[in-house]
Amino acid sequence: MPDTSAVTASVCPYCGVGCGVLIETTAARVTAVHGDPAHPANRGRLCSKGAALGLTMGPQGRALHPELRRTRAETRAPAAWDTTLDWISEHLVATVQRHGPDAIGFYISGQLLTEDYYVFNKLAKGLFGTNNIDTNSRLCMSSAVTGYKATLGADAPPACYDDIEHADLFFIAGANPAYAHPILYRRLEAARASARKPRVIVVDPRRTLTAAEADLHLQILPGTDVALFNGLLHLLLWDGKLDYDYITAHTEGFLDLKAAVHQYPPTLVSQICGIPEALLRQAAQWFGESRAVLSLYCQGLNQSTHGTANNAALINLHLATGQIGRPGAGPFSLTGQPNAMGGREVGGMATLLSGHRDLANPAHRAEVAAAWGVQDVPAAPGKTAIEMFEAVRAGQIKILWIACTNPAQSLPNQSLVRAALERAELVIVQEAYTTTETTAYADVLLPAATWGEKDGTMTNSERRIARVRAAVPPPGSARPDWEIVVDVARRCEAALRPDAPSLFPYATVEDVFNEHRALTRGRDLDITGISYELLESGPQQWPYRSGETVGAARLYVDGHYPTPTGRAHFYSTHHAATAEPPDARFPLILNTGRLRDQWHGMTRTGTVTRLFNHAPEPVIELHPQDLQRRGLSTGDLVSVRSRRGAVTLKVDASDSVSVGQSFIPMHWGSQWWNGLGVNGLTQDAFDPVSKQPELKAAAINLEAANLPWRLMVMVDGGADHDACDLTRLRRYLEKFDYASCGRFGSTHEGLILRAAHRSAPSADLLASLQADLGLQPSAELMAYEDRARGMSRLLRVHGGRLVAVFLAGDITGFDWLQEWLDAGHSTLETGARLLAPSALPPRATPLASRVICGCENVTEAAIESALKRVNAHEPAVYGYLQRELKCGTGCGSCGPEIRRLIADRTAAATG
Ligand SMILES: Nc1nc2c(c(=O)[nH]1)N[C@H]1C(S)=C(S)[C@@H](COP(=O)(O)OP(=O)(O)OC[C@H]3O[C@@H](n4cnc5c(=O)[nH]c(N)nc54)[C@H](O)[C@@H]3O)O[C@H]1N2
Ligand SMILES: Nc1nc2c(c(=O)[nH]1)N[C@H]1C(S)=C(S)[C@@H](COP(=O)(O)OP(=O)(O)OC[C@H]3O[C@@H](n4cnc5c(=O)[nH]c(N)nc54)[C@H](O)[C@@H]3O)O[C@H]1N2
Ligand code: SF4
Ligand SMILES: [Mo]
Repeated sequence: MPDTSAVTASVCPYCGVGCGVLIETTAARVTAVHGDPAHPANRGRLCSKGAALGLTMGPQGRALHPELRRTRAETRAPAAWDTTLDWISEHLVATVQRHGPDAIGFYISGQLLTEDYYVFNKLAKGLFGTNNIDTNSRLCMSSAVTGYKATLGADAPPACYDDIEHADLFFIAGANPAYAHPILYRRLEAARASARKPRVIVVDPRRTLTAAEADLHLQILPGTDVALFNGLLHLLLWDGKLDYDYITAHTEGFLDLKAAVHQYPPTLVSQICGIPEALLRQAAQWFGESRAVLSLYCQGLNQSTHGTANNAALINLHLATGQIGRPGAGPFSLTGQPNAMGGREVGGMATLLSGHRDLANPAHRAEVAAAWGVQDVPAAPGKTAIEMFEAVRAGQIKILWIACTNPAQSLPNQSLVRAALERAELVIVQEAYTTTETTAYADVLLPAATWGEKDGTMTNSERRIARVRAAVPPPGSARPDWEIVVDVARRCEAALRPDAPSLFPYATVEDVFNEHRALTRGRDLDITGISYELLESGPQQWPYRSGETVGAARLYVDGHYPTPTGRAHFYSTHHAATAEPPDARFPLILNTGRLRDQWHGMTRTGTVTRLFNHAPEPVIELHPQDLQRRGLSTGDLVSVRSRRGAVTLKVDASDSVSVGQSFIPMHWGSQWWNGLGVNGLTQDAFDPVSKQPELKAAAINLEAANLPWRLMVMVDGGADHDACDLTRLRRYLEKFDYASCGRFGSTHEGLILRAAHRSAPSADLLASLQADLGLQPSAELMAYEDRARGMSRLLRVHGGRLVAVFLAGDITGFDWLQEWLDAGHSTLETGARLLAPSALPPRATPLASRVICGCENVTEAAIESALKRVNAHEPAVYGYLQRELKCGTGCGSCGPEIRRLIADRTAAATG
């Protein structure tokens, strides 16, 4: 047999760090994924998510063929590509002709490649003539865009990753890089371990792992960042720590700013932000005395009704202290999605145009129209994400084309989103997986190739463009996104501009890139010096003009800004309340965000069993006092309500949130949890400038959920991942008042369904679930029933192995079971324990314990017990744990948590 092994260099499809990966394949199958040692973003490292990429290439849940339903009365059925694309094109053309182009909306994604993004944008704005094209970046980076533009004059992060090695103060605001940008955080850890000993300040209402490790944690009240930043500026001004040379030479608007920050004396700021004045002064002192300050910030600033102000107020600090344009200094907005930057470059939003141009600027519109060879680009601004779904619900937008994003899970106020999806005349969903919340609403499903299967480019947080390469062919008849778009575009232009030359004359994805590149000439992001050929030598930063031999590592080095006056602009702004402050009816603030091992709606990470072990199910975190006040304990089910909806989930005591606040991870939607997911609660109020919604602060209340009847179902697939298909459990989610499903296992592949109900559900429902699990009466079935106590326990043994467990009614005392199954204990012993009237826990009970280190499968319990064996003062405790348990020796994502366990233990021992 010929050797068909190959190694393909590409980029991780998750966060904006943009790590390089090497994909190993044999016979067109991915066999392993490693970090690319040659890639400057990660130098060979990967985090827990990136390291598990190779495990996500299975067929489970993938969309393989186009599916179509012509009317809502039908169910979607497989159809040929030609039939499907003809049908879509006819509808698009007919709708444009009958109702005008604004009756169409595109909702796309920062996870598309730049080339995909470019053709979508040209299709909407160039061919159809509508600006109704917006993306999930509206939920993510749009306040960063408006913040940069309002101050620096262009949407460009001025710093780079190398600055981490030069900064002596890291000012991290509204970001949790230990979870959300792990490889960048590894680099920060290394910098802190160096002789330079840079300091770290973290601004976050939550004591995240990033905050816990900081030298100073400013645990401000949610939504008070502007007051904090103005207050810091006030102190710096007072203490004479501003750089007046810089201010005079390179900025404008300082007098207004001075007047504004004058109103933020420390006592007032400490009150607004809810932090001790001493900490505020400490932060100002460190900011003022540091040679190079690097700010790292993300959704805690962006996802706010004053996101633009949050961003701009932080940038003010850098401008006023001259902390920009030098090694180690700058306001560095971390991008969330892998190609958030590329989307901005091609102007793939309702308010932007190609090459960082503005839709509102007539000259910019004319330039783009000329380049595209169309009469004009429409002037009317398009609908931004929330507005677009409102317009769909109102019947103004009739066709909604969604690509590479899952709005029925990720947009706030899901009742609005779902009502819109139901109201739309035609919903087109271009997706790699069939298992998303949004595909349930699709009239047309277009199967897309995904990571590992497609070609193009992406740009990471430090403006670095990298090649994304296909290593394997897409499954079924799935196709790359840009090709799908171009195929529809050509069909539509045949009807709309029959005699004109095609606007989409591309033969390859490189042709698309080259056209995009031409549009950047002379712009701040000029990439005319970059080609696919050059990218063969490695990823490149922009700007990189033709004739240059290297891109720019940093921007604004000469203090010249891309504004009409060449000066940066101070954006004076004031503190304002969040859109929905807590009140007597909704007294708690709900904060939402990321977990370490999951990615958004979990379509991809949710296929990997080991990525569930760190956080197995959705919980709401509450301060222990708030639990106590309500008579609740960890593990209790609670019903959580906002003005928009309600969900039921478990509560978890956590001192990482303050009294009066709460936190639910953003990841679990209706595919994993009955109801509308966390975004059933969140609010769609948005920033007036950036239109980014306030996903981090909704008012809620909660009470114990009275659901005495309980169910726990486990399927153990042994080593066989494909035996663990979640679809058979998922359809039961909506049948119970509470239900969630997931995967478990570190040595085994397991599925789990947890449910609770107000009373015993119908026998038919349970019988059908049991049948799906193969739990019918047979020689393989073991059963214990206690009707009086409403208890039923069923076990199925197959080939000498326990393959399914069904426990219903009173199931208290079974916490040990999951780990027990995973550890592969003998069927006989497990059976005996499960079938005994009281659920006999094994003596050396492995108490249900989270896996902290996913690479080496080390639990919290194991680390705690090892810590008991060492002297708490031993300085090399981390090294001891690494030697003893191997934890923290793999990807390093667990490092911050291990250090926190050590610190907690030390505090307990000394305190
Ligand atoms: N593991 C993982 N990593 C990811 C992703 C993922 O899904 N999973 N997604 C990627 C994407 S798209 C993005 S956008 C990034 C997001 O990356 P981050 O923004 O770092 O992550 P979040 O957890 O959303 O929010 C960051 C922090 O903001 C805090 N916060 C809330 N309200 C406020 C406030 O009023 N002020 C301040 N200062 N802070 C506040 C929250 O408590 C939270 O700790 O992560 C990227 N990386
Ligand atoms: N409550 C709350 N909600 C939030 C946030 C929050 O912090 N709190 N954060 C917001 C932020 S910052 C973001 S970025 C959004 C993210 O929200 P979404 O964009 O909805 O998140 P994903 O689950 O990553 O959706 C991407 C989809 O694209 C599909 N896909 C993958 N590869 C391809 C491909 O190559 N082509 C196509 N066509 N499809 C593909 C995946 O299967 C997946 O369903 O969530 C937002 N929602
Ligand atoms: S930090 Fe992790 S998720 Fe982000 S790009 Fe690197 S490997 Fe991927
Ligand atoms: Mo994001």
